[in-house]
Amino acid sequence: MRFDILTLFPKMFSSPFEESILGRAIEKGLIQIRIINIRDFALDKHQVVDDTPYGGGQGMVMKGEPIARSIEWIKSEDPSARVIYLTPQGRPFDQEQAQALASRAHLIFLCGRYEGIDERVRDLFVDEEISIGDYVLTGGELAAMVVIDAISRLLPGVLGSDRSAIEDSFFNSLLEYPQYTRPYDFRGSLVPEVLLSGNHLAISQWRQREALKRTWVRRPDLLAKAPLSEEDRRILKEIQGDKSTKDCDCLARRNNEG
Ligand code: 4GX
Repeated sequence: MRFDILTLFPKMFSSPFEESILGRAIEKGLIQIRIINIRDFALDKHQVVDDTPYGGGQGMVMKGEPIARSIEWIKSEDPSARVIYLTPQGRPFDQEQAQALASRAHLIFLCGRYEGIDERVRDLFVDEEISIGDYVLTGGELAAMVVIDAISRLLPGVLGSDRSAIEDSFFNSLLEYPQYTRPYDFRGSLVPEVLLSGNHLAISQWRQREALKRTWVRRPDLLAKAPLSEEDRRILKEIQGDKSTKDCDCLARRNNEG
């Protein structure tokens, strides 16, 4: 999988792509990332990339020509590359979209700064617009990193080889169950006994129940989309009928107390 990133701030991308899992994925040749400075495609001697908005108003707008030329340069070697613009006006990014994008061979991420890009570049060159959430960043760079990270971990070999099977729809539609590691007694708080029992069936049943409980308490909206079995629905009814459920989740309790 090839990722090209068009940006005015190439240095922002150095450490996130050099560390840990993504760094190793690049070393192994599973993903290729090119950081392209849009300024290199400006035609004038001062390499100007922004200008004041027509009609007046605050701030600056990114000029069309340098962006257009940088995209055309990439497309001249691969016409099939897909151009993605990061913007709060885009489609809200989720796991399903990460999965869909992971099946493509070549993505171009256009990172906007200032008040955004000239609308005509959008019309002529952008295939897809993505938002990573309803808040405003200083530029599209961090959003591009988020999307690339979410896509990359889905590619074969990037995580452990046996991880791909549990990446299917089912496991993505519920929140994760709680995890514990040593010591058994952490400041007086103990690991749930079932996890020490060695009873694998009991452990997986406990984990499924905790996942259902946590999803119901924190993100009940996710349950509507989740593919639940008859047994899951039975457990869920039990959880919903138990008035101690909401108190058992420490973080949900803190959030609700404001
Ligand atoms: N999810 N930003 C884009 C420039 C801009 C300004 C106005 C269009 C109109 C963001 C997000 C995000 C900040 C990237 C503003 N573009 N990107 N940039 N949320 O906040 O993706």
